[in-house]
Amino acid sequence: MTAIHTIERFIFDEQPDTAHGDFTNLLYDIALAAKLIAYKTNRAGLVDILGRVGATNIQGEVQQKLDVFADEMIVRICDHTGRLCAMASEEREDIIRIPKEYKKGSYVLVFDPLDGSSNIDVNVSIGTIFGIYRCIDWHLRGRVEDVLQPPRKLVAAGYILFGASTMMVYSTGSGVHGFTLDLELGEFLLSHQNMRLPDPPAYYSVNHAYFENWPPAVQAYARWLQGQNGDDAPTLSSRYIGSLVADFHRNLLRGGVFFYPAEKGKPNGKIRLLYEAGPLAFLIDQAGGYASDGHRPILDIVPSDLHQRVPFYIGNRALVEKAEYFLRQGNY
Ligand code: AHM
Ligand code: MG
Repeated sequence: MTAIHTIERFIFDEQPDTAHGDFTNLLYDIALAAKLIAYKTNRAGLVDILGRVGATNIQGEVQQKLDVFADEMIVRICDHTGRLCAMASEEREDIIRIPKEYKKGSYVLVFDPLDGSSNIDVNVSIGTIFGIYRCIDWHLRGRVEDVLQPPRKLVAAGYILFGASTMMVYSTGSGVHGFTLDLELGEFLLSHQNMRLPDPPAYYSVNHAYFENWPPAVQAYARWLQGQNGDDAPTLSSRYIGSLVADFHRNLLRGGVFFYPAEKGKPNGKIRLLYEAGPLAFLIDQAGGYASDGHRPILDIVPSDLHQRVPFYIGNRALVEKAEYFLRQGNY
């Protein structure tokens, strides 16, 4: 019989003997936020019946947008625990400081509270992405410098996928592990231990509607992925949901490449370095894959701005390195 591990037990067992527990507890806090967001997103289809987002409900309260709800939930769970010195969210312009009345800790949490939230209206999977850094100077209250660290400095990263079931997938630098939420128990149970990217890969994922806006090198790469350009092309099928966590999760399980390149009018693509590309780059590295901006590892890019975007290629190493090859050839 297989052993049953709750996420709490698993995180605790992974913790080194010397740990103080702050980091472990921070991961528990994120798992708690995940359950609350899952509860709320599962009821999203009921908003038409129970009251529209933005409208006033029968108690006279204004219904919140789900991405705002998710953002507030994470902040409210994490700001007073003494584990963080700062946070940064895709939803907020500035860093989130830990209020003076609370103890501060030595970690920094960056997150995209609900990515792909436009998909909620059409009942398509969405996700939360997070990364954890150490504060540069833990004597000080969090500063922007503590947040603007390259993804290689992450000590943990993960995502929560709100799909047919809710899953939390994370890594603390020793493999990628996935947990599925048992709704009746209210517990995340270990379902995918030590996830590795399969080879050969199965899929490539990109929004083909932008083909005409891509540089010729990216167009050539897309044709190569389709088997039209060169005799070393892989045999891939195409899948694109337009919800990054869902696209990433599928490719992690089946193998493949996701890319959101630079294009006319969007010189850095769309994906944000701090909240999306960085944490996923950390995970793919732990799963045996690679993430690049087309020229260099995402893990090595030092963010200069909280909301910086970056061209993004992520998945099986050989597929991502081929994108770098095409971009080099095309001088992009
Ligand atoms: P968001 O952060 O505003 O939700 O946008 C990010 C989403 C990703 O989930 C997805 O990969 C991408 O936008 C899809 O963009 P497009 O519709 O241009 O293909
Ligand atoms: Mg996003």
